[in-house]
Amino acid sequence: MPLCCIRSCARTTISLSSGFQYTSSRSSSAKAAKTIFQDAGSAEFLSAAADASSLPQLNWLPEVTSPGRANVGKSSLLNAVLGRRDLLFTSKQAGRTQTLNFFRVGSHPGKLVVVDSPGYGSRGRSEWGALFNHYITNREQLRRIYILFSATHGLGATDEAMLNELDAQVQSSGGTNFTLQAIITKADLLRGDGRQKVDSLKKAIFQAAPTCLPPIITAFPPRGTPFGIDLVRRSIIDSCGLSS
Ligand SMILES: Nc1nc2c(ncn2[C@@H]2O[C@H](COP(=O)(O)OP(=O)(O)OP(=O)(O)O)[C@@H](O)[C@H]2O)c(=O)[nH]1
Ligand SMILES: [Mg+2]
Repeated sequence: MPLCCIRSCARTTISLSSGFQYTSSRSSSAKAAKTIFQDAGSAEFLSAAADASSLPQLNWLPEVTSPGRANVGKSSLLNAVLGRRDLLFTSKQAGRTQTLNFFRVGSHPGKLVVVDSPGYGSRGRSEWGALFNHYITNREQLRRIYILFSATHGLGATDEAMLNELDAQVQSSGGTNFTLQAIITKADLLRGDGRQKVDSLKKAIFQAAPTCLPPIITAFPPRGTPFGIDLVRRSIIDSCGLSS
């Protein structure tokens, strides 16, 4: 599906042909995001953890992570955030990512860390749950969990269980440990009833997790223009307290 981009002098409006649109502005978080993410070449893989004992200590840089069902587009999203095509491995086949993988943003010592994770659900890695639970419960530098859902699917039982659990954790800490935000992926695959599908998905997310911040709609087609990347970057910057 073709993507188009309409430019004006102070703002850039990006649209998907299904009608979804956002405007990139010059807010302080937009400026900070531009500065922090501009040097894509400095992003670096730091470490992978297959179990709790191998979780790295990384100078207390703020972290964000992006769980979701297998194949929802977690690694593609983080490649787009980092401005890299293939720093993270992606695959058409579900179950590609097998460990928690830590990537530094910005040259050493870095500004923040993004953490890719294995997929959950029937096509994911079954034993990853214990590691992920340990990680989110004990990781003091974890600032936000971006939970991913595909625009073309509704919420499954595992998605709802995950949202309920994360919501309970945010509620019990009052959001002082981490906050929760949804990202809707693969919006380029939506057809005529796309808006309706996204509206019901947003409603279902809110019902399962009232503390979840409003979903960001994204599309990172393998050979197309990314959509939503500025909003995701700005949100990361805000969640990590890096807006200038
Ligand atoms: N059309 C389209 N395809 C996408 C999008 N995001 C990811 N994909 C494709 O979806 C497939 C899975 O993407 P990954 O990023 O590997 O997904 P993942 O969630 O990391 O998968 P696992 O690590 O296996 O759990 C790949 O073929 C990607 O090219 C998107 O926004 N639009
Ligand atoms: Mg992956």
